[in-house]
Amino acid sequence: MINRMLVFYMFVFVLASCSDDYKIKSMIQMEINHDWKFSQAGKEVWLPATVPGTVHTDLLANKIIEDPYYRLNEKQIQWIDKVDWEYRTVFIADGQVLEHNRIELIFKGLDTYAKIYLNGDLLQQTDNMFRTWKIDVTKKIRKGENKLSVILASPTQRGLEELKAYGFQLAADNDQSEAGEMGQDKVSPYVRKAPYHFGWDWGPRLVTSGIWRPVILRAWDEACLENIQIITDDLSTERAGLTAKIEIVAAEKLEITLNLFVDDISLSTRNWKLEIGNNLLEMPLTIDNPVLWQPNGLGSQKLYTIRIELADKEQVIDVMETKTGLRIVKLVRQPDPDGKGKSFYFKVNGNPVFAKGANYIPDDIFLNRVSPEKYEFIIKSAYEANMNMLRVWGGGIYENDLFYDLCDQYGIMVWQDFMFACAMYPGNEVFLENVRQEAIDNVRRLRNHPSIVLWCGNNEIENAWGEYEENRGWGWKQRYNPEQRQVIWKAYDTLFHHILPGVIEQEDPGRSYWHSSPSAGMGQLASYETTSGDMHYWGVWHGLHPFSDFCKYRARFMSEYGFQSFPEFNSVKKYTVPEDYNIESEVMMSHQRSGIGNLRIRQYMEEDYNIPGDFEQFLYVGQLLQAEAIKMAIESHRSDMPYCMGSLYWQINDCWPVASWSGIDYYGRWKALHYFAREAFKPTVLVLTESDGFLNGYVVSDNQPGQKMQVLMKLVSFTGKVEWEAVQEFEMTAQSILFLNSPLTEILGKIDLSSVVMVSELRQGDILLDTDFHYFVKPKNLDLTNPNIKAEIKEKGDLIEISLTAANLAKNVFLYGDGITGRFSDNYFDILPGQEVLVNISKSDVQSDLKSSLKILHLYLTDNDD
Ligand code: BMA
Repeated sequence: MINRMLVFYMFVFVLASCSDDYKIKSMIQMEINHDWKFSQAGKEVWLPATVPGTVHTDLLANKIIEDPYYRLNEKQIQWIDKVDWEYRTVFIADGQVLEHNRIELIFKGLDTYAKIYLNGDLLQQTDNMFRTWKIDVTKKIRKGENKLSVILASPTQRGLEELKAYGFQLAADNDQSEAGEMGQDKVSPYVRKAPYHFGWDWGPRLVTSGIWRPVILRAWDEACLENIQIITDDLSTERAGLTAKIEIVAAEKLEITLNLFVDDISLSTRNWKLEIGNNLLEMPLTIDNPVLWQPNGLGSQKLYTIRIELADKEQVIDVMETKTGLRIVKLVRQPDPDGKGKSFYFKVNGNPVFAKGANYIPDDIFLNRVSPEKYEFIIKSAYEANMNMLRVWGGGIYENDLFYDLCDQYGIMVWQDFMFACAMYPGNEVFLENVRQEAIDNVRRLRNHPSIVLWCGNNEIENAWGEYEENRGWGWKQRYNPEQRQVIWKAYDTLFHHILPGVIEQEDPGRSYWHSSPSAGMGQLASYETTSGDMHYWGVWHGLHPFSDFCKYRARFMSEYGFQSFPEFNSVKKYTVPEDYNIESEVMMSHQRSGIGNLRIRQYMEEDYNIPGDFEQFLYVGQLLQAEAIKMAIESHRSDMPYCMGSLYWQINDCWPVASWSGIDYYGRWKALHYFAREAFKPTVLVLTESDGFLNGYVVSDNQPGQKMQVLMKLVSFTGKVEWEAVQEFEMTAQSILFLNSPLTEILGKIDLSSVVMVSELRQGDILLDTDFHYFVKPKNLDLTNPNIKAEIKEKGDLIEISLTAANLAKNVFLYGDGITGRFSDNYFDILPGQEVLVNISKSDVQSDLKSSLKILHLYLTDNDD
């Protein structure tokens, strides 16, 4: 978010255009992204390379390897991470660069073990993908051509050396060492590199190397702006009291003036005397009548641009800009009045906010392929599905600035894990210091983003180890002797209870730190029964609990739960050939990394659906299964408000084409789940559930209580006959209220439950807020008849509109077809007999004649061929 380059060039341009012979001796920043070449180390076969990038994508671009995501190609390319690679370029440093007093090379991200050489001299060795490396090259740079070379050592070989030096294997169950041809040697815990690169239960094993973030040449003279931190001291709608903490590096003692602008208006000017080295200066500032930043659905996302100009006696010598939003966020953990538990919720600008969203993983194995468009697509998809929070999960990366910029802009709060997941980590000093620097780099880079609401130490490690209860955990403790156990726990304790919270206290004291997700609190393991902290509920799926248990297990904040599905057939076709069209085929199994995945999908599908023999239909029904399960969970969490204050399912996206828990597949196709989540996360929803022979109706709202509501309920037969209807009127006295609790028999009498649906409409005055379809039997027991769907296609401006009608109830209508690149405004929906459903799609998203290419699948067809 801190953007110097653009501003700086604009500034130079403005001054330069004032007077042609005005000599500007100010900072230069340029990205070294041209003419890179790469070769396997020692082979001297130099091919064009892309920086930022990775070895794998460069090999692919040069046609040395085939698409790693296609069929079984992943297996053929495991050699790449076993060898060293070299990247080279030559850049020109002209007189303008060289006349500066201080010249630096800044590497924003090196994956992972790099040796950096400039003109043959070793500048730096690196060992952490997540850190930024700034190197003073003032004395090494030459006029004219400069040879820059980066040698990237094999991360797996270096990992093996680290493992050997450490003396024993640390637990890392998701590391697919065997797929990586490394037997039982799991090196990921020893290497500060994105854990998911070593394989996960939704990801391939592709251990990358590369210069994955930009390389910058920076030249300056007396002083330069290093960082701006904006701290909110007090905030109301009348006034925002802020402090700008400004870090300046000075090469000499210097008198300076700092000018601070908010949205281009100069708000403050101060003079200072800088000392040589790092200087930390503070400037208070006030914004009158500020517009507060609010999460999606609760207000606007106003961002203020704060610009600092640093001037010496004669001229401005550096400019830095950052954007921030004004809000106060607190993680509230207050004991319940009955003393039985503690709340866990985010209070934003004084209002408790129910967090609605999902977990986010990196959007590709090859991070350079996550384009700005892809970032925008995924964050916008979260926004469109009425989400207000994403959890950046600890097995991936600290995301690019753009990710957080978009979250700021769309009102998506970010639960930010540090990058530690499902493994134990070393505790030697070098490792710990490396992590401390990594945390400092990333916290400094990200702390002005209003979207970030929490720093979290790690994913699932506290529970996996289970220090506080001998019989808990994933069996890891039992793998070690008492001394090793002590060493491992000490490392954990130092890292997550001291180093990381220490960095937060020092660098970002306004934000809360939560040591591990899930946790019931310091010293207490989370379980499905705990009444404090956050919960990962995997009873459904891993534990084979029935879907209805989503309503049984209550959490204060549900930060993970999920259910798998396959991508739709059009997506599967992209990475398979017809002989693979079977979920047990070698290729499909290779794109299913959960050992129990296929089994679980079948087990649960058998309970609720007739299992289709046809491959394409199986994929479709699998998506319905997932969507219904997660919808049930979301609804149950939301109606349990305010006891429960968050529902983040596992997971919004994929990093390659695979069977997974995602709601959006790798190619950007929304699965049935994402459409269902959009409904379940609406600001105000109707929820109908059954328990012990009772029909319960809830209305849940993100808005403050007080509104008058009306619910119209109709029991409709699958042929369209209204069997029963009733109206309920009530006031929202709380954000979740139970408006109906009636014995089923009272409503249904002797009606055949397999051929009716309860259609309920929630209205506030004339506004229809939500419609809910409640069925009384499992989908496999529904007495569906052929709905005889009719589709009429019309062009309407830039859109194509499809009008759909059905003679009998149509369940889970799925529109698809060849040549459709975008998505329909709705999908996987039900149509009541006699009802007209209008769906549209943008013309630019259809590369075929929709009249002939449109296909319609619905549940009745999965059981019948007519
Ligand atoms: C959660 C995550 C991931 C994993 C998922 C599905 O616990 O934290 O580690 O991919 O479960 O098993």
